Amino acid sequence: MPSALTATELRSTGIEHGLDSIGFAKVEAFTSTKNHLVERKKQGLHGGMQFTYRNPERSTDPSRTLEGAQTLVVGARSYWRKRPEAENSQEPVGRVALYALEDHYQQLRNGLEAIVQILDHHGFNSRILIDDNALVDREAAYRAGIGWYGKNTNLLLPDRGSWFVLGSVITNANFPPDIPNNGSCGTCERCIPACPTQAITAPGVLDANRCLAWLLQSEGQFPIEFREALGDRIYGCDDCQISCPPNRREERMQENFVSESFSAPVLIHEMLEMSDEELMQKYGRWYIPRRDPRYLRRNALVVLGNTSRASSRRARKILEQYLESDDNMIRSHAVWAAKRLKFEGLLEKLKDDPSPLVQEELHRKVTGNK
Ligand code: B12
Repeated sequence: MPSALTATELRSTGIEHGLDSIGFAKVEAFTSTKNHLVERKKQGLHGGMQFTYRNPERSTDPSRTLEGAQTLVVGARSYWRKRPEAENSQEPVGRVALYALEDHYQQLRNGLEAIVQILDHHGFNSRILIDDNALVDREAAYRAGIGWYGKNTNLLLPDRGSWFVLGSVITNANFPPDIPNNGSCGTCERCIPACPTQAITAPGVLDANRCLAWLLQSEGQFPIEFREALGDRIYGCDDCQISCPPNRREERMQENFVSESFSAPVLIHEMLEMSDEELMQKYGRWYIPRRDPRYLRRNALVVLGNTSRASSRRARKILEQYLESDDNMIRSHAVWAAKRLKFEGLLEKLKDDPSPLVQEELHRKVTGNK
């Protein structure tokens, strides 16, 4: 029979296995978060997102996930790394949010896995939940004393900030809960004007309909009013974290940490020249609506319009091909990009295009890029 298991033992195991912070929370309903989810859904602030919004009763009641569950052991793992310089500055490069440049979730999982093994060894049942629709991770972390909510809605670790991914082990073992951290942004509101689309509509409230990170992951047309604001972002957006002063500490701490597993820069021309198979092989780890590569193409066309040059023969050739696509959504975004890069001559052929989406783009006034 193994000796009695302590929280200290689990904590040091998690830290040894790459976690930066570990906390314990009681398994109980997250009532305030359920109300936030329901209320925001009612107001349409979820922008059609499913995830934890699909079933707020479930995502805020961890006891539904594991029979007899008593404790959430929550872990955080730092992911800030110095961004590598783009190798070929002649070509437009798509910006990927830091959390997606490496597989930090796997590293977080490894740390939580080590905790599960010990629990298992002591005869307890447990399950790992990371980015899972069954649990609101930030609230679990808040309750476990890992950190506090910022006005940009992110969870900040004391003295380190928000460049952390979060995950939990839910278990039927009983540990004393930690005390929630009472930190706050004070009077700082830098993230609010820093958001390129004003998606933070009130301190701690995000309107997903305006958040570029969500718009890149949603179906349908990329909203016209946010296309220029998308700039070079091809996956995720970090602006509300980049503008956040407490995050400077973590950046200083990790400054000399050279990552060896950063994914290669996303070259936009090359991306638009790939086959569906190549696209999914290279970017399939991202969240892509319906796992359909046409959304990667849609996003890349907007980024192309924002970042390529009117003098680029490669961009012109790419657009010639996309303007012949049999997909209305793709053709219409190619029209926008062609206008933005002042390739109006390419659009002549489309004047009788039967698609209302394409016609709308043809008649739209688009500001030229550069
Ligand atoms: C849906 C989702 C998104 C959506 C919506 C995000 C959102 N803010 O709701 C989109 C696609 C936009 C998104 C973007 C990002 N996400 Co996300 N996302 C999720 C997911 C799947 C669910 C989040 C959720 O349930 N939100 C519901 C609402 C109710 O929660 P909330 O916004 O945190 O609301 C709290 C605050 O409003 C607070 N509150 C209420 N009133 C007030 C008032 C004040 C003054 C304050 C300060 C707070 C406050 O209470 C609420 C909770 O009860 C989680 C994974 C998971 N399973 O939990 C990851 C998760 C939240 N995302 C994460 C990350 C890393 C990101 C990005 C940084 C990625 C990127 N670079 O593009 C951005 C950050 C954008 C942002 N500011 O949120 C991390 C967050 C880590 C952290 N340290 O906070 C998570 C936890 C994933 C993970 N496992 O690590 N995400």
